[in-house]
Amino acid sequence: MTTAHPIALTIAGSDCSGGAGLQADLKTFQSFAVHGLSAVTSIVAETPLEVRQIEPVEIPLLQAQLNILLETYPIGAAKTGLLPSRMCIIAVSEVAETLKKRGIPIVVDPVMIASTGASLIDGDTSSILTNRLLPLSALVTPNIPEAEVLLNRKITTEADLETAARDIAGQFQVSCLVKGGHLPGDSDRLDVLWHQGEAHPFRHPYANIPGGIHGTGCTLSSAITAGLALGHSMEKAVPDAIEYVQGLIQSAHTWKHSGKNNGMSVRCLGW
Ligand code: PXL
Repeated sequence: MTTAHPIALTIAGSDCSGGAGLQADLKTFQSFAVHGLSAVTSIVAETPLEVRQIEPVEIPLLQAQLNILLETYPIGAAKTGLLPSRMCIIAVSEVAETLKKRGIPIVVDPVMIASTGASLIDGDTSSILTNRLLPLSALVTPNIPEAEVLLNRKITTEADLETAARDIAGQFQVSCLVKGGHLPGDSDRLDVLWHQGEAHPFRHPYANIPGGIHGTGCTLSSAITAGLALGHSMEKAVPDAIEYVQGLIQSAHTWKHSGKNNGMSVRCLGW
């Protein structure tokens, strides 16, 4: 099969509320004019306010999705999102080995906690993520709580962001983008990319939205993946993706919930 259109694959969970997970990834691929493939790792019953149930997909079914996609499509880049169990990470790592051998870059968004604060993964998955999957990836995109788990130390200042990105990159032989959105204060925010031995800082305005906006992490990592599928360098794909997400934050919209969360409002990324 040949195609003029670049193709990107997301290996991620389904967010039935459409703001995060594979739904966010596919929407993002589409807006970069990249054809999106998805292998579903888990089904999450949630909204931006509440995670109600997480059901991992059976491993043979996950493998069947990945195998048929890898057999059929000339994938340009891939990303991982929610990988809810050790078995899931092992299955995805096997595929990541094949992708790496074919020279296809993988972006790992080390999803651990939903924007509600609810844990999305089994207790002991972070060690297998770091030992098996990270070394196979081209880029890892932790926020501060995730970077703290990866490094097993606290990140409290802007200066810590660069050393965290450098240390994660060195430890796992990947590029690393640490997202500084969780630092306290109401001034600008800093994200730091460590790529091929150099720090690339990206500053952007602080969006004062309590609890953040559901889906920004997924959207950022899929926008980077789309850029890589388009053949862009890491140094271009990352700032382009940050700018894209900043634009969606500016055009965010609000809904009021009914039912259990009656009257509570949720902010969602715009388009
Ligand atoms: O935003 C992290 C995330 C990733 N993937 C899925 C999710 C969430 C957050 O809720 O549901 C499927």
